[in-house]
Amino acid sequence: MAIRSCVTISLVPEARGGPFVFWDDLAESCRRAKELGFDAVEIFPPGPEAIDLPTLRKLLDEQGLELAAVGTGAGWVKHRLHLALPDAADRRKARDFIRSIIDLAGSFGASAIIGSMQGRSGIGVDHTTAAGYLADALNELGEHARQYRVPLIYEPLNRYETDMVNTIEAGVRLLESLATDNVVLLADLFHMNIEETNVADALRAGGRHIGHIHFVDSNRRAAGFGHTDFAPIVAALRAIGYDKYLSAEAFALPDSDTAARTTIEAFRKLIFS
Ligand code: LER
Ligand code: MN
Repeated sequence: MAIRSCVTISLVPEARGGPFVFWDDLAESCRRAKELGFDAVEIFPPGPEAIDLPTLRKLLDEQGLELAAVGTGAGWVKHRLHLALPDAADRRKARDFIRSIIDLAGSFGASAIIGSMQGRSGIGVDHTTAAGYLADALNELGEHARQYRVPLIYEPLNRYETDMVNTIEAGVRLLESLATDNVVLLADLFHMNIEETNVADALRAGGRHIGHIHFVDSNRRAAGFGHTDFAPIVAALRAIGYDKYLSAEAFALPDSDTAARTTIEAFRKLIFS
């Protein structure tokens, strides 16, 4: 396997203004993704019911695209659920939502991503308790994903979005403390630009635990529109034998098409030169 390119598609109106390249129209977004040369798409749906399985299968087959991953963040953005809420019934609903996305993604051989659904500590839930809720959920949901022969993807976020895990190093510590070995880390280059001392070194330290990348520039715009030096990052990915997706999770600035095109041009220059 080689490193492959991927682009995000959001179907969640409540996430408007968020870091997704394509928006709203799944069929048209897949068509544009293919036209520009992407290998795969990553979908951010409002929930499992928003995706008709045969329709998505047909779309992917027609365009020759893979489904790389499916985000669970609408559980938070739309339903205000996360895994560290004080009420046990709400935490259960958050797990059920994520499980339903694992089932959706799994039927395409793709992984679900836990990012904002990890939640944070708050009133009535101290940090240790929240970390315990997260570890329990990752153990259960990681094992749930196993039936599809895919890992569950867990994403460290920057400090303004969670107090659970902010760095790759802390992510590796969390993974190594779990009972399950079926969870991998998502290295989002935007969050890493805020939190890591050195992004390339952090990727090297993450090693085999890194299972997905959000490929984006320092300012969360498409790769090429910020000040990230991607050469050492790609060198680190090569050093750890990374052979999965670089997925463009970036603002649709100045518009979706330009963000997608700028990303694929950066991808080609970095990966094939
Ligand atoms: C959130 O900041 C993020 O990076 C997403 O991938 C998760 O929804
Ligand atoms: Mn991300």
